[in-house]
Amino acid sequence: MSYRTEEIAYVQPAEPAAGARTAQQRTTAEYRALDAAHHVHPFSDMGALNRSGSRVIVKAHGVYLWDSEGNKIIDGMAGLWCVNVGYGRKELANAAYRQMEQLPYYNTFFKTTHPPVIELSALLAELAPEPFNHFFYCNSGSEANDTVLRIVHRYWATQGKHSKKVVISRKNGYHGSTIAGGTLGGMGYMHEQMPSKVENIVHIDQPYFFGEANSSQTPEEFALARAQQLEMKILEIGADNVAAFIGEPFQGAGGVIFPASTYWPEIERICRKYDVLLVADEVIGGFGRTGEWFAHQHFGFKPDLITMAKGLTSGYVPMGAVGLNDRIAKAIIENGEFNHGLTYSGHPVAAAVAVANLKLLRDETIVERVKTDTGPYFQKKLRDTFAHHPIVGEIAGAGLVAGLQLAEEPASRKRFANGGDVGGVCRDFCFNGNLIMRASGDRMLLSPPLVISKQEIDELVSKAKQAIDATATQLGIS
Ligand code: PXG
Repeated sequence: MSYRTEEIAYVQPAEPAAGARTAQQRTTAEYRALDAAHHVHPFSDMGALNRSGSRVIVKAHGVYLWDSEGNKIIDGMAGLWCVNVGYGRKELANAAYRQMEQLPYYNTFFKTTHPPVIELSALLAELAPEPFNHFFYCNSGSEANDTVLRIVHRYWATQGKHSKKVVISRKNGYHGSTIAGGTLGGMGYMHEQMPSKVENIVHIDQPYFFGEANSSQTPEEFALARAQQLEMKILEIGADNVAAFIGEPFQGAGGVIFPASTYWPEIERICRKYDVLLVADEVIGGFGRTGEWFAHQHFGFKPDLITMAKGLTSGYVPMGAVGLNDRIAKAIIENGEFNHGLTYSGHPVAAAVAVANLKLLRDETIVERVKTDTGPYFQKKLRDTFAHHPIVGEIAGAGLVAGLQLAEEPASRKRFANGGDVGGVCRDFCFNGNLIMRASGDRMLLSPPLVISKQEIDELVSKAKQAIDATATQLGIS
């Protein structure tokens, strides 16, 4: 019997009329009071938040969110970089519903498996570039990166190279918030609050041209120099001690930092020369964000391992995964037990939703459209709108992801002394203007659902311009 049961009747939630109160159980004030009383938010100053009150998001459709006051908000961040197919897709809800009825849970630890995880693995092997034919599952991007550390360590052990233990990552990279993910990431403010760090992880500098290049360097020269730091670090530690390098093809949370074309080929050359595994963290870049299925394809390099989450299920349910290329997979498969797993590794409901999600991305040619149509339109619109803006110093991105660098003097790359504050001011203007745009220090980030239409892109960019204009006015710059 196929695991696909009959289509169930499911009514697509109607888009609420603009300004309409949505059916909800409590008033905004009641929600806020209960939230403040009992809920601890991630990465938040709870004292300050409880004093100002959270915005209560009650429903969503396409690229729009509605709050408990009936405001319609355009979501320029696809949730948290994850809702690639947009909100309200009944195919995903149906897949979850059907799977919950048929087999809500079973594990794959003790000689069992189930159809959704089999279908998902086969589909991922079809969609990922050729050497990726094997996948390990978890619940998040952080867990995917924890898992990668385990796989890398195990791989070198199977090769008899027990000294290869050090993993090199980058300052201002983001790889999650578990102890291993947080250590891999290069966010100092996270390291400060950690009880301890995972051993054998070191960082090199990031390829952040606008903020860190000297005035005589071209973007290509700077990116090359930053990549060559990897070689220097390997030589310093000794190649026999270095297991892997991990990086996001473009840094997401760190500010949508797109390295120049010289960066990744040099990183790849160095990894190959010293027999260091290359890991691409595709948690944000994966599943169409740049117009390719994976961001490493956009930059033209070939990693040994890829970590995924977010767009794998478009955020409808949690799921993460690690893709192993054939060489790594063979070593893990043919050398006895791999002592790692999570209760929800390959969760049937998450896997069924992932399958439905990937089929939408493929069959509705959503990824292709980002590459050939909406992505180029979005990038051009941003450049047409902001190229000569008095406080925009750089427009980075490809496909449907972008970072706008706010700067005091764009031409000389002079940044605001209080950059994070300026980003925060701009973000508040966005929030009040019913636009979700993320601030990362002094960079404003956009990463909308991949189903966004050109008309919605026009609205997004026009609202972003209003917020950035208002920020400039507040700073007395015009
Ligand atoms: N890798 C990358 C590249 C990420 O962006 C993770 C790993 C961790 O994934 P999980 O699923 O464990 O969160 C991420 C997550 C932000 C923001 O504010 C970004 C992320 C998470 C939370 C907030 O930009 N990225």
